[in-house]
Parts: sequence; C-alpha cells; structure tokens
Amino acid sequence: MSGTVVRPYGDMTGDGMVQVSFTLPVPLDKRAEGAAVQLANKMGLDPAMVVHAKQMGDDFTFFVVYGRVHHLVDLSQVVVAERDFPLLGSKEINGLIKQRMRRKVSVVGACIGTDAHTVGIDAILNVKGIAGEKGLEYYREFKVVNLGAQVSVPDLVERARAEKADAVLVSQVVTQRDAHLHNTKEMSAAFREAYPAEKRPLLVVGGPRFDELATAELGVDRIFGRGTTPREVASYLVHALSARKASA
Ligand code: B12
Repeated sequence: MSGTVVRPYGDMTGDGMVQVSFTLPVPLDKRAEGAAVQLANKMGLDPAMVVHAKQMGDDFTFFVVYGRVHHLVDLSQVVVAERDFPLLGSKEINGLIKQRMRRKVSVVGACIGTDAHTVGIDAILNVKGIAGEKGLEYYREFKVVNLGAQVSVPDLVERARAEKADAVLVSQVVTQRDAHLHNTKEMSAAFREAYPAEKRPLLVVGGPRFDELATAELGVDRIFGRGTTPREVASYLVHALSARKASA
C-alpha cells in the first residue's frame, strides 16, 4: 500500500472494518437481522455482522452493522473545497474593513423556508459565537441583522435591500426532501432577479449537510459546512468584498 492509499481501521491497521447504521421498515426478528446483513453485503460489507438491533415502534428496526469493506481510498484523488483566503484575527478583520471598505459591512442573516434551526446562524452572527470565538456582532466593523427562523425569501430580499446588505447569510439545517437545496436555489434566484449583477450582495449559505463544492449549482458565492467558526466567515467576507471592490 503506497502512502496516499488508505483503507478503514477497525480492530487493526488496514483491516477495512467499518460500522454503518440504518433503519428497515420491519419489526425485529431473525428475518429482519438477515435482511440487514443482506443489505450490508450489497453495500460491499463482507463479512457483515449485526452488532445492534432495536425495534422502533411497531414496524421499524434500527440496526448497527459491523463489517469489512475491500475498497481503497486514494488520498491524492480526493477533491475538497480548500480555504482560498487567509484566516485572520478580529483586529486584522476590523482594520481591513476600515481600510478597504471605508465603512461598516452590512450583513443580514436568516434561516429560510420552514427551517427553525437557528443555533447554527446564531453561532456565526451573535456575540456569544461558538468554539471560543465570538460571532460577527462582536466585530466593530460589521453591522449585523439576524432575522432568525422561518424567514420567507421575499422578506429576506426586502430586508437585505433596506439594510443595504453587503452579504446575506442563510442557514439551512433540515435536508428532508432536499429542502435545503430547493430553498437555497429559490433564494439565489430571487436575489439575482432583484439586483443588477454588480449590486447583488454576496450570497453565503451554511449548514451541516451541504456539499461545499456545490456553489455553482446552488447559485451562491460560498458554502460553509459543519464546524464552521465565525472567524472563518468574517475572514471570507473581508476577502471576497475586498476582491469585489478592487474589480469594480
Ligand atoms: C436543536 C435541534 C432542534 C431544535 C432547534 C432549536 C433552534 N432554535 O435551533 C428544535 C427542537 C426546535 C428542532 C426541531 C426540529 N428538528 Co431538529 N435538531 C436539533 C439538533 C439536535 C441540533 C442542531 C444544532 O443546533 N446543532 C448545533 C449547530 C451549532 O450546528 P449547525 O446547525 O450544524 O451549525 C454549524 C454549521 O453547520 C455552520 N452553519 C450553519 N448554518 C450556517 C449558516 C451560515 C451562513 C454559515 C456561514 C454557517 C452555518 O456553522 C454552525 C457553527 O459551526 C439536530 C441534530 C444534531 N445533533 O445535529 C436536530 C435535527 C437537525 N433536527 C431534525 C428534525 C427532523 C427536526 C424536526 C423536523 C423534528 C420534528 N419532527 O418536529 C423539527 C423541525 C423544526 C423546523 N421547523 O425546522 C433532523 C433533521 C433531519 C434532516 N435530514 O433534515 C436532525 C438532524 C435530527 C435527526 N437526526 O433527525 N430541532
């Protein structure tokens, strides 16, 4: 095995052992366990062993299956969204906004659609922040309006206009029936319709289940995934807004 090729580690290095969990719409019995093993085999786990099974209500069973996969991962072939801007401290960020924008940066944030999961956007925007970092409200040079939960796209566009937003930050946590993708596309289309290209605010979405590489597909400028910290977002905004200003 070369240095860039790896396989999962379970009990011993390179043994290929993985654990997966899923729910089948059947009550718990021997046949249900057999069905879970068959599914795991079809997923490429061989051998596969049910290590946990718990009936949920009358007609469902939750399984944890442990087994061996024979696939290898070539690290040199992995494509990810790399951070293409420097990670700055709060003093530097405030200083650069003053120097390059010569005014405060206006940021409007919200959870859109029916999504009421505000903890993520609050972590990025509110002073309390997350992971020991303060949110954007703490930065002297950001003017932050956090609209909270279940904001409609037309209301978001209207408020962005009223606040002369430089950036609109949207959170989407619920992914059932791809709601996060549909809502984000609706939002980006509405901003494109409402603004001439050079005046449109930066569109930033975040949430734990986004693919950070999907910006073009969703029509946004940047996507942030799970574990994002406010400093990363503030650094990105300074970088992207400065670049825009320089090319205007
Ligand atoms: C707390 C919580 C709730 C609370 C929300 C309270 C609140 N004010 O936010 C309540 C109880 C209201 C709730 C309700 C529901 N919930 Co809920 N909830 C959770 C839970 C346990 C934690 C979410 C959370 O706060 N994470 C912590 C934050 C800090 O993390 P984060 O959101 O990922 O944010 C970070 C990054 O993603 C990123 N980020 C996020 N947004 C943004 C935005 C921008 C601009 C940027 C830059 C970055 C960024 O930065 C953040 C900081 O690092 C999760 C399960 C879990 N453990 O994740 C389920 C979960 C999200 N909920 C779920 C569900 C199904 C629901 C309900 C539909 C349940 C129901 N049947 O009623 C309702 C829906 C309500 C609604 N209308 O939206 C599912 C979603 C499943 C799916 N695939 O869509 C989850 C995953 C639970 C599960 N395993 O089933 N929920």
